[in-house]
Amino acid sequence: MTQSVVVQVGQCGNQVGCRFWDLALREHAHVNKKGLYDEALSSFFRNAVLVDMEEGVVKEILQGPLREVFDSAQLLTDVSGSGNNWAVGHMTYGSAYREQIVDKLRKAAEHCDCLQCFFLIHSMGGGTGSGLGTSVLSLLEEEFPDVCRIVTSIYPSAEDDVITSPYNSILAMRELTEHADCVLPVENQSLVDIVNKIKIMSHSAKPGSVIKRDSTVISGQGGLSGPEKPFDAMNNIVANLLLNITSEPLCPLWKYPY
Ligand SMILES: Nc1nc2c(ncn2[C@@H]2O[C@H](COP(=O)(O)OP(=O)(O)OP(=O)(O)O)[C@@H](O)[C@H]2O)c(=O)[nH]1
Ligand SMILES: [Mg+2]
Repeated sequence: MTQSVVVQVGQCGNQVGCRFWDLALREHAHVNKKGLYDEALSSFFRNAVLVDMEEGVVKEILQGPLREVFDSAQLLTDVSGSGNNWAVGHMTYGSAYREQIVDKLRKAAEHCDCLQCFFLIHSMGGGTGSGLGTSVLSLLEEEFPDVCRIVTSIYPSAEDDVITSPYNSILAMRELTEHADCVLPVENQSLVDIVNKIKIMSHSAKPGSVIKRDSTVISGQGGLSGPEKPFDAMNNIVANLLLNITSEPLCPLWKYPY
């Protein structure tokens, strides 16, 4: 009984997505004490489409502890990336991979008994995330007009090292306004600020300080992902946000199917 399909596009989309799956599995393991491969694992967890026009991040996922979570037929990669260029992601790769993307989305949808929503995760600053990500979004609208499209968009900070990120963001934003049902905008500088605040709180020995140093809010410790990588703490915040949205009691979408 699966209700949603997660679509991860670009480096950021895949890295955030993997933190989400890591946390979701840990949450699931907490409830599923017997550790059995149950229905929730086989349906919800194996239902993601991973797209990146570089190989690195997806390859790393396939070699890491999360490899079992993904169906290898649901991955799509190229080698050279979009060079931080919205137009390359949207126009060049968007048309070159159109059929393959539609095919993978359809297969993912076929696994669902009652498909209610797509969760797209992407960056607004990278060429693949902003360009191909929004191309996938318009494909979703074309192919599944009645299924809700919820997009988590990671916005660049003012100090972003991708020089074209403001342009990519503006171009992608127009697509979001036209094709998304709901956008959850997340700004990287805000994530940095939250992570720093939590670190200060967790290191202060003040009585009443409730955030533990290895809290899942910012830490992957004890999870499946191995040693922490640069964006992990920031991505954990976003993963928590997604986890809260997809948890059954909180999500009204679950209760009112189309
Ligand atoms: N929060 C967060 N931001 C990220 C992460 N990876 C990259 N970014 C941000 O995303 C933007 C760059 O986009 P990427 O996702 O790396 O690019 P891409 O979609 O792979 O596109 P190309 O590399 O151009 O093909 C910059 O604003 C980065 O700061 C991540 O794991 N987490
Ligand atoms: Mg990339």
